[in-house]
Amino acid sequence: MLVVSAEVREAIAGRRPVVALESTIIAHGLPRPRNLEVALEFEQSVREEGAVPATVAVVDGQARIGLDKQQLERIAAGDSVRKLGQRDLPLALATGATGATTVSGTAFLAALAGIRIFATGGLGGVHRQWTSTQDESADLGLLARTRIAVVCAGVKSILDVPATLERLETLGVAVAGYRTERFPGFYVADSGQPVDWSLYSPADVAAVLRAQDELGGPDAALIVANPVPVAEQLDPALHDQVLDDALRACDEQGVTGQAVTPFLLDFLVRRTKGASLRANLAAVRGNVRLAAKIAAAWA
Ligand code: PSU
Ligand code: MN
Repeated sequence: MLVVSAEVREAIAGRRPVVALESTIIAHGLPRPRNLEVALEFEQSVREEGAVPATVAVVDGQARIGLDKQQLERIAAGDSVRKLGQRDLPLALATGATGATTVSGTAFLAALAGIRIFATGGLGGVHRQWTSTQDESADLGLLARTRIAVVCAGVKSILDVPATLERLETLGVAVAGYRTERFPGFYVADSGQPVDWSLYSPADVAAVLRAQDELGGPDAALIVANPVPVAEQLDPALHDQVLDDALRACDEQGVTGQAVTPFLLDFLVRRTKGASLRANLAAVRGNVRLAAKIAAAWA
């Protein structure tokens, strides 16, 4: 049920650098047809840094680590592509479904294949209406049980960022800012929250991974929080204003469950006339490159 591409399998066996990439961002987080170009660009960036990209998805009931171009096109194209968290994987495999994996689905499969470094945009987290909806992304719980380094630009500002950081602490997931003492806010470089730890080079990050292994203990992730460059961030004032509208629209239209995150992301793209998309892409680009450098240091 788990198919690792030959290129990825050989790189893992040869202890060469490999970076897992998630696919929900492609299928449900970015507008078409831009999403396919971007997916290919991310893979290319990983290669330019000397690592092997391993995009993860489920195609016709097979969990795939490393997609060929045709498989990537299917994930980018289809309305019928499902969004798969870790809990959905057995259902998707058994029913022959095709779906994109979220952070939880990707981290689980990547770790199973022996990949230690994973790049994404923003993690899921605690939603702002948590007290009434109990909407907390399964990303958090899965990262508490999976030894993988996730390079991200923080969590999306559509979430309750302080509550998400509290949950990560409760769950025992390590969080470090990369060359920053502020927790990044995905579209913006600073979410307004501090981080307790900062790391300054790929070698620093690799040293933490080594310490995780040597020390043992629960199999929890390391979150490497890498801010979008300030020059490429979404204007914070525009961000705050549009976000309020997005949250209200979500509420009024009764959007719930898995649909919440894609709805809010799409609303922001339309309302900022693409500025949020540019910041989003800049953030992911930076994460992908950093993840490849960390994978090289780790290898
Ligand atoms: N980051 C993005 N775009 C996305 C996501 C993250 O820039 O679409 C996805 C990730 O796959 C993450 C998921 O795991 O949103 C969280 O969804 P939920 O809140 O339903 O768990
Ligand atoms: Mn949710």
